[in-house]
Amino acid sequence: MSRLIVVSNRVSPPAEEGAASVGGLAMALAAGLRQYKGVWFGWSGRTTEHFDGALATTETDGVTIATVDLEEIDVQEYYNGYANKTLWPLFHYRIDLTAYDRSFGEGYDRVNRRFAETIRPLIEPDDIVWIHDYHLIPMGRELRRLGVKNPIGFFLHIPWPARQLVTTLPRHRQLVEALFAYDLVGFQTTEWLDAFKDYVVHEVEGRVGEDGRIEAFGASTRAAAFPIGIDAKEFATAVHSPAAMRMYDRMAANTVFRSMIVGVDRLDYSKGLEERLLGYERFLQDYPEYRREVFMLQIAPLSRDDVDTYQDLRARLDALSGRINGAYADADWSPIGYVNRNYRRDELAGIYRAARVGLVTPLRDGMNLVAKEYVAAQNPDDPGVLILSRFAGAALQMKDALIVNPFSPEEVAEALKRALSMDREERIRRWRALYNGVVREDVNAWRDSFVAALEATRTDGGQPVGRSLRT
Ligand code: ADQ
Repeated sequence: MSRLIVVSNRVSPPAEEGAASVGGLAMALAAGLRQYKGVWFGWSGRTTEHFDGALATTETDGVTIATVDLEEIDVQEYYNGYANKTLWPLFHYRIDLTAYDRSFGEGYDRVNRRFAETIRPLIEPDDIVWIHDYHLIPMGRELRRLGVKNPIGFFLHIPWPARQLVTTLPRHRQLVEALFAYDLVGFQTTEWLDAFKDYVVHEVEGRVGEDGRIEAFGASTRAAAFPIGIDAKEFATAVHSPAAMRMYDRMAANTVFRSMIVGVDRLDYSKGLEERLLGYERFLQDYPEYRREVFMLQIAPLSRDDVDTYQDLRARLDALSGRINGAYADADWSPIGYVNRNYRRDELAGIYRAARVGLVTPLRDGMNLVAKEYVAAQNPDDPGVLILSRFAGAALQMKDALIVNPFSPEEVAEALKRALSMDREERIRRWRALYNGVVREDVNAWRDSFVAALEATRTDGGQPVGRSLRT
């Protein structure tokens, strides 16, 4: 088996899993790499006065973790700039929040070049290279410039937006052309894959073959959907750990005779937190018989807090949760618990299990792992109900959830009412179907199918790549 070189903006060593790291990509890769020997490379999260490409390496569970420091200007232009002020909002359909600044693009290209130059000496002839997410789209092209002939794959963890949005990006053609340096490009769902193909066909007169091969810019690549999953078995086991059970008991004691509704999201505008709170407020208003019978716990750890938009969102959420509590709370009951801290994974498992409803309502999300974690943590004999936004990639797989439009407070309120009054038989039936899917399409299946498809490009016999989503 060839060695796998994984590259992502940040790395989260498996040993640290469950500690401070938050974010779907880190969770998925930490779980995915555990059984794979190889290298995981990315930014250390630290800055240095002058970039020198010095690698810090450690070894954990047979995985070499290699990190590099960046200059402050790199962090401002590449990470806070092009990645998080340009690509992230645009790819999540928030053109109103998207900043187009020439220096961001320059910083983005520079850091991608620096990453490629730093990792180049570690790449051996038999290795395969797997680059992750929107921070690093041009890195494959930079590696090719340095003479790397190995199979290189790219996986986009966030949505690929509609063509009309992509074309608002200055130099969008260069960005898309960079994807053609890869042997394989993976998307979370067929919806994002189709949007990418639509761009290639209608914007740059490319061609899409039946077998997943895509040609444009005088080059060709392969593209397919590889829906990411969680380590479902591990998560279901974590539920029985002492930390999970302690947390479950704490939650149960806090909600005696009440049903808990839980939301767990990085504090990000794509997650629909304001709309969710408004939906919950509408629920309290429209169904007064449920007041005092429910408690909503929204866990939202701070994320990208040095970007203004995130600080603004935080202030609005503080105000909104305060307003709802102010309007409806009683001496011995408050409708919302709103917390900004991180929890260990086993603690989260206990929290999910104690919740009668998992409320997952992003406005746009590549996949969404919280929906899958919530399902994995449920008690099979008395499971809770998942309410899921139709705009999460996960909605294409998790059809037995209550699917809602998160922009409609009425729809969210009605779904809450339906979930809270659903009989046990229906809860079990829905949960079983969801759980089977979460176990079948787990993180190992995701990693293995991507790596196999990438390996296959070495001797590309024109075989179709990727797995299609269960429909
Ligand atoms: P994210 O946008 O970070 O991921 P998501 O898939 O929901 O979104 O993953 C979040 C992860 O962080 C989950 O594993 C969750 O348990 C964890 N987490 C959240 N809050 C936490 C807290 N307070 N304490 C501890 N852990 C917490 C991006 C894309 C997604 C895609 C993933 C993976 O935006 O659409 O599903 O990558 O590809």
